[in-house]
Amino acid sequence: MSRNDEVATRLEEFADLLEATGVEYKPTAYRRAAENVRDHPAPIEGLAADGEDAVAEIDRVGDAIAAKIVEYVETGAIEELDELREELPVDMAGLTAVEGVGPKTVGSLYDALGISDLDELEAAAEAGEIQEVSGFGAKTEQNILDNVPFARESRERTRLGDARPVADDALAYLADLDPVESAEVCGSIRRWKPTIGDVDLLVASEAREPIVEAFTDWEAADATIEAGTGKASVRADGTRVDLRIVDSDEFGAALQYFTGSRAHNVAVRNRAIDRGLKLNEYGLFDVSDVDGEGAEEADGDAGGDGNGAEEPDSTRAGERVAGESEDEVYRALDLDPIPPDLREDRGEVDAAAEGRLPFLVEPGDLRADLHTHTDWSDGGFSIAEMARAAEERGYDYHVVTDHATGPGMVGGVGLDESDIEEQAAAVAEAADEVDIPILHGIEANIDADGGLATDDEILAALDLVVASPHAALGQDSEAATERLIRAVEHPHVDVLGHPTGRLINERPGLDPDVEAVAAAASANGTAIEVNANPARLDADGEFVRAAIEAGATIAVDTDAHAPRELDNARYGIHTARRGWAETSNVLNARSLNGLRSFLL
Ligand code: DGT
Ligand code: CA
Ligand code: CA
Ligand code: ZN
Repeated sequence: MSRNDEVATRLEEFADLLEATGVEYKPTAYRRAAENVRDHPAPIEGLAADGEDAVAEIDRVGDAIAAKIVEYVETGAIEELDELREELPVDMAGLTAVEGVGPKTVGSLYDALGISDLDELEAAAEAGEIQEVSGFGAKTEQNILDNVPFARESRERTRLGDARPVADDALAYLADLDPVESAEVCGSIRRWKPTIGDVDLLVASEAREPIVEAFTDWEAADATIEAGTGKASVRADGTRVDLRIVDSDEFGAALQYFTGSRAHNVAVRNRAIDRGLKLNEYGLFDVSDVDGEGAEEADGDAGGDGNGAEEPDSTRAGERVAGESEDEVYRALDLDPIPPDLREDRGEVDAAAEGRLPFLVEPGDLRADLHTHTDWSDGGFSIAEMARAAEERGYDYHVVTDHATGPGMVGGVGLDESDIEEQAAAVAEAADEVDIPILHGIEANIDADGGLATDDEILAALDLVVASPHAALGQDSEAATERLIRAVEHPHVDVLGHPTGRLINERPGLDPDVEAVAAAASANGTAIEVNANPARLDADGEFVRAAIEAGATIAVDTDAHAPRELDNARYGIHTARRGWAETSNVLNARSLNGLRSFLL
């Protein structure tokens, strides 16, 4: 975590505590300041060293907040914040993880019932105590009961978008150490799962101890969880990071083993057993000449407690057949090397055996982003600034899709019909300032029943229409399915944006019948978006797979509200890969002409 992040997090905590104690306006000021501190290009500790005035130069940071920032950088604490923490000793992050519970609710429930964490919240709701508190009712109480389990899980797993940068930093740091011969991320991070339990890293080196030492000394490591001879674990940015160190000739086998998933490993290991071989974290071994080896199948109980996935034999007995590289391990089992994104035991082993693994889409394949925002709605940058950022990323064209008005658009954020007409002229003007074509699109809102709030004539005049759900996300599965099918059937809708509206670790979103929606999308020539915002990753891998099997097209979009958010595309690409998406399945991997013919 950079110091800017750290300071921003403190300011946000300050805001939550102020809000919980009933203070008005100030919380908003602290949150705005936090956002700008986080985004500020210069390190905050440098500014703080120059004094309060330098800090107050940051947009939205006033004198009072600047003084607190300097206090924090100098002393490591903010006295007023510590007082607030004492006044309200609650697990704010845990409690506000429950949908519908904000800092104010936390404050009220602490005052009335002394609730300070999730367990106490759940117990009070179960006992019917919450509905007795003034301002609360039976419905709120039920809502809390329904949402506690999701909140609890969300506290245990980290979003890929938060963990991946930690893994990248750790990897760069380790790869740079002298005795390190190879280094890789493994585990769920390497498979690009939307959420991860912990970060796993693997290093090949003869020198175990110096590497463990360097790892626990890594500047981002906030605490050491364990430090052994061949492995160590630290906590960085709230996430556990596991490191294992192996010999070079075992690196490939270890990488394969620790990348998982467990279910994939069981399938691969059984294939080894069928060939009289033994696969474990040390290598692939021929055990035909070893007594009592090779007979036992690993059973399929790969989920659950993990017992079924234990090694039948985790020794180096037998003659080594492969182990130095991962590809070599797969090839020795007559398999094409399987990309990590596919390793979930969903048919990838058979596909690799039969030479029909997909030609997965790659980050470099994207030629545009089809879903982006500007300061015409809730984005922070002009049309030209966003288009220039797209151009800088090597894209061939750019599509602006600001929000239209409609349900879910609060505070006048969305564009009405006349705004859209006005924006068309502004898009044409901005196109003169950049060297790539800019298309004028819109992100329309899908009503609860699947209709669009924006006029047909207006939609018809636009280059591209993304339609997404933003409200009524708690409806039942049947209603959600009908809603999304009606939306993809709309003659002017080109892309179904973030189809479920989920926010990872925040709200589950819609739960439609994905096969039915995919079939309708395919039949109507509407693309299904993989929204690459790491809070969304929506559609997810399973939805993508259903879409592709139904013959539908995929769009990988960042939904960027700022230039740097265009860099989230990699999360979307890997989510699409988890759904077996090939380059040819992806709409914005096509040229502008290719896109235009899809839009006809
Ligand atoms: P996570 O961290 O919960 O998001 O998921 P993973 O897949 O990263 O799981 P993790 O960190 O527990 O272990 C990393 C990989 O190591 C896992 O995908 C497969 C492998 N692995 C770990 N422990 C075992 C085990 O007891 N048996 C087998 N077969 N594989 C294991
Ligand atoms: Ca892991
Ligand atoms: Ca782990
Ligand atoms: Zn949206």
